[in-house]
Amino acid sequence: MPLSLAARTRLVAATHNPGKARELAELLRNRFEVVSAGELNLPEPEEPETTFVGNAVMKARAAADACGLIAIADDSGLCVAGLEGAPGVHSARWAGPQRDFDHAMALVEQRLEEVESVERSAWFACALAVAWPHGPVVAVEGRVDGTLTFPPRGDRGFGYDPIFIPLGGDQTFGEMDPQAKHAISHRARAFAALEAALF
Ligand code: ITT
Repeated sequence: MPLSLAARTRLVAATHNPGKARELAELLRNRFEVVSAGELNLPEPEEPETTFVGNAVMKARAAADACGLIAIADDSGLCVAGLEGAPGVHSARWAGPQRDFDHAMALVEQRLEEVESVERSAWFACALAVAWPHGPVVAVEGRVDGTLTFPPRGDRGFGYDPIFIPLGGDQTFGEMDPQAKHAISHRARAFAALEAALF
């Protein structure tokens, strides 16, 4: 039987990142009953894999098996062309364990200057995985391409949003209305792939 997810199923959103949890809840809203990993006091797992899909699968698997609910996990990051795809899967802790994204964004600019790159292309990548407790797992990916701008602009969104302008736009993700980000973001594109696969 093909895998599918019935409406109103109770899901755990396997993330400890409040910005991501908010966006996932907005994408899942009205369709499922969502509880967060934090509300269930689930431990924050290690992310040892070298790919977004590998880490998303691992996080969804860990949460589903721990709490017995179907779990959805997101592994995502900013990939900078002039830095050979860094920070990539290491985006959350790239600038240090304290997750200071003002510092992380300044470090991206500094590293580009150090390698004397005039290249400002970048993309956000997102892998979403849905895992059934002790059962199968489905994973999909989405991506949005854009250009980096410095200094950072806007206080909406989270993480690296204030330095990223999606292709064809003139506002950063940090300046855009959340609904406008959801129309084109890496997370929304991964979610559309998930809808096609499961819903
Ligand atoms: P969980 O593993 O608990 O979900 P995390 O923050 O550790 O939280 P990741 O390892 O997937 O998650 O790191 C993703 C990082 O990439 C995140 O902390 C942001 O800095 C960045 N990122 C991902 N999506 C983003 C977005 O839409 N806007 C801005 N930054 C984003």
